[in-house]
Formats: sequence, structure tokens, C-alpha cells
Amino acid sequence: MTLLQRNTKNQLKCDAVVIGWGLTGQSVARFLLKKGVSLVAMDTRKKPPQSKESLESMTPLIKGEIDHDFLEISQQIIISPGIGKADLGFDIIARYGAKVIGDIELFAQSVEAPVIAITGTNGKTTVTNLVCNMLKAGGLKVLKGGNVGRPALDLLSEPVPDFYVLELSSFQLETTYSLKPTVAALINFAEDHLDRYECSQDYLEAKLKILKNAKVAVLNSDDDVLNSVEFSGQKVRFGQNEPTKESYGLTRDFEGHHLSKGSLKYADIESLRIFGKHNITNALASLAICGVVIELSPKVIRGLQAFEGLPHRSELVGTFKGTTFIDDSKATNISATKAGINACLSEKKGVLILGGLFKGGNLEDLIKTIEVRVHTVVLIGQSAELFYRLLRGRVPCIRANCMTSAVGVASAFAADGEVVLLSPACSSLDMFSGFEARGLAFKNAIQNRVKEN
Ligand code: UMA
Ligand code: ADP
Repeated sequence: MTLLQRNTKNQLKCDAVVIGWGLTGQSVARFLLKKGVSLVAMDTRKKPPQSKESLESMTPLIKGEIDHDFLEISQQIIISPGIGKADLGFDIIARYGAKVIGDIELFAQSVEAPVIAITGTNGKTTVTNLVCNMLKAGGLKVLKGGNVGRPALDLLSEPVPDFYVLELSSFQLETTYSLKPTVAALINFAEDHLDRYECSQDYLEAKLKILKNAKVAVLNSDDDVLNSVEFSGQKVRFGQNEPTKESYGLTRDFEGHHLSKGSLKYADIESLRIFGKHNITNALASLAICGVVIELSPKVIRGLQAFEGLPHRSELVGTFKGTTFIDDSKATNISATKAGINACLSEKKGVLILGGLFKGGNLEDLIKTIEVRVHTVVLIGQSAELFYRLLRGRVPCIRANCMTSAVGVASAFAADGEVVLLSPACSSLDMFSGFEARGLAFKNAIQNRVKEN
């Protein structure tokens, strides 16, 4: 806090405190200022991301600390999703109770159209985009936001759509209380974010909050954890087994595998542009979600089939000198990397670039998958030592200290016709500003090799 702010502190009016000055905090400030709410913003970082001058001039911003005096006096505390107890050094919800909410709670209190809410450990962004594609192809107006990148509150400044489609993280759900989704989907559940939660149960409980007040729950029947979830409303199931009359699944005949509900076939899996078993789950989840709100007409199905996938998610970068490079940088946890390996290295063993900032969890299953499908592992980032100890004597490992060298080593070990897969099972923040920057560094390193040769 600057000296000027300290001197004027007693004169500052503060109905609401916004904690965090990232995308979310700034969207909250824009939303509350429009309503005439007086607010003070804080960020534990000394240099939080910059905002537009107009917003900064209207919001007193305390940098590098959390000022408890303001927390005491304000009616509401709106906390950003990226901030956990560890960042603040105290449990803000326990101390300030119900007046602590998140941006999704503010959204829920103002929203005027039905909401489709999507969560899960992996596949959220893919399913959110698929659902939007399909509903748009069916002629509906949709607005997409939340963890997918655009803060939900920003959607409220646009004309009201037929549906809001929100990707919600467990961090956002922690501080959401009154959202009433028309459809709430849980794609899967696996260990993640153990750097933030004390145990997996806490993470699961945050995820399950999506079902509170939901009209219809869309749940993955292949997922043991989700199979035992209690929900009193209507449940729609999807999974890779034969579907029942009421559920979505795969039917198999001499022509191939079809995405189906009961005996009704919607599409051959070969007609999808996205590949891998996990993406079939994502396609089935999207059908199950859309099936609640729209007739699954050929137009809607074409919206599913036309979807080309997203950057950094099992994304084919190209083939150079007989080696195919795949960017799965968004695989930031164990289960995502297992899915990435199974999808991309299924036929022939390949080379895996692995490591970064490990978020915790049991690695044994992943190591077994690596043993089956990977002949050489290139280790990067802070967790290199951890993975080296686990893989030693099981799969040959080489350490690399940057992405350029990782790609160089991986290319040298990949034989003709093989795949080099970047699927790190870790977050990227030890080496990069985010998973996008890590994926771009991978692509740049490949491009530079192409140029040099
Ligand atoms: N931070 C501090 N001190 C603060 C505030 C933030 O150290 O006072 C740090 C956090 O520890 C975090 C980073 O700053 O590492 C960003 O936090 P934030 O809450 O300001 O993030 P936003 O910019 O508001 O972005 C958030 C989501 N980010 C997180 O939950 C970490 C974005 O999801 C989301 O797109 C955006 O809101 C809009 O809704 C990103 C994400 O990584 C993609 N999500 C996690 C994931 O997918 O695994 C949950
Ligand atoms: P999220 O938004 O939940 O992080 P994304 O759609 O961005 O999910 O995909 C992130 C990564 O998770 C992908 O790169 C892929 O490795 C993996 N993945 C995607 N869908 C699934 C799924 N249904 N099950 C397991 N892993 C998946």
C-alpha cells in the first residue's frame, strides 16, 4: 500500500473487497463499479497484472499484502480462484464466513438465462467448446465463459443468450453457493491440485458443489468415484460401454463404433476430428449435455463432428524427418498424461517429454503406462529428480534443462515413424508463464530445427 493510500485509508469507503487482481478480480471490479458499489482491491503479488487505466483509477489497489482492516469492515469479500489458503496464510472462508464469495456466485445472483455448468478433472475446456459448437450449430445463442478463459461476469454485459455455458474449476466452485444450473456435468474425477487441497476428498467436495441446486446431472458412468455420487434430481449417464435406453455410450457393429443413446446412433467415431479414447468420452459427455436442452438433430451432430480440437491438447504439430510431434502441454496432472499417452503413443512406443511443477498424487499407474508405451523419457523442470528416481531401471531417462534441448534430445532418440509427445503431468509455472507458453516453446523448438535443417 502506498503512503498516500495509508493516509487516506480511513476515508476510503469500502462495501466490497476484491482479492486478486487477475482476470477474475478485474472482471469483478468492472461489474461492481457499474452497480455503484465502493470497493478496494488487493493482491498478494507486488506486481499484479495491469488493468486498463480507467479501471485502475476507479479502484484503490493494495499490492503485496492483504489488509485485514478492510476485510473486517466490508459487507462482501470477493476472492479470486487462484488464491488458496497458502497464498493468504489463513483460511479466509473460515474467518469471514458467508461474506466470502467468488465471481461465479456474483454471476449466479444476477444471471437471467439458463446455465450449463461443466466441471471435471480433465476435458472441461474441450467439452465446453464442443457443447458451444453443437448448440450454435443447432441455432441457439450461447455465451461461453468461466475457467475456459473469459470471466463469467463479463458475459453479463452482452445481450442475454439462450444459454450460458460455463467451465467451472474446483477453485471457482469453492466459493459458489446459489448457482442453479439447468445442466451440471461432471466429466471425470482424478487426483489433482494436491498442492492446494489437503486431500483428494477436499478437492472432490469442491467439485461436487456443481450439483447443488442443479436440475439435471450429467455424469460419467466409467468413473467409479462419480458412480457413487448422490443426486436427487434427474441423472443422465454417459460412458464407453453399450448405452441403455436412457444413457449415452458406444454401440459396436460391423461398420464400426458409434456414439449412441440406446439403439439410436448419432455418429461413427471415425467421423470425429478429435482422436483418442479420452476424446470419445468428451464427445459422449457433450452429446449427453446437449441432449438435455436441444434435439440432437443432424445439424447439431455436425457441430460435434466439425470440432478440430484445441491447441495444446493432443495437438498434432507436424512431422519432421519421419518423427511426429504432438503438443499435449495442457496435460498438467497424472490422469491427463495417462490419457495423452494412450491416445498418442498407442501403436508404437515413442518418446515422452515429462515434468514441471508436480502437484502431487500417486504416480505408480502413470509409470506403468510409460513402461508400456514409451521407450525414452526426456525430463524437464523441478520434478525431473522425482521422476528420475521412479523411472530408473524401468525406462531410460535423460534430463534437459530447457525446451529447446528437450526437443533436441527427444528427436535424436525417436526412430523413423515414431512420435515425440509433450505431456508433462505437471504445471508449467517453474519454467513458463503457463501451459500455453510451454506448448509454444515446444512448437518453436521444432520450427527452429526445421529451419536449421
Ligand atoms: N495470485 C497471487 N495473489 C493474489 C492473486 C493471485 O499470488 O492475490 C496468483 C495465484 O496463486 C495464481 C495466479 O496469481 O497462480 C492467478 O490467479 P487469479 O485468481 O488472479 O487468476 P485469474 O487471472 O483470475 O484467472 C482465473 C483462473 N485461474 C486460476 O484459477 C488459477 C483461470 O483459469 C480462468 O480462466 C480465469 O480466472 C477466468 O475465469 C486458468 C487455470 O489455470 C486457465 N485454472 C486452473 C486449471 O484449469 O487447472 C483451475
Ligand atoms: P481441462 O480444461 O479440464 O484442463 P482440457 O480439455 O483442456 O481439460 O484437456 C486437458 C488435457 O487433459 C488434455 O491435454 C488431455 O491430455 C487430457 N484430457 C482431455 N480430456 C480428457 C478426459 N476426458 N479424460 C482424461 N484426460 C483428458
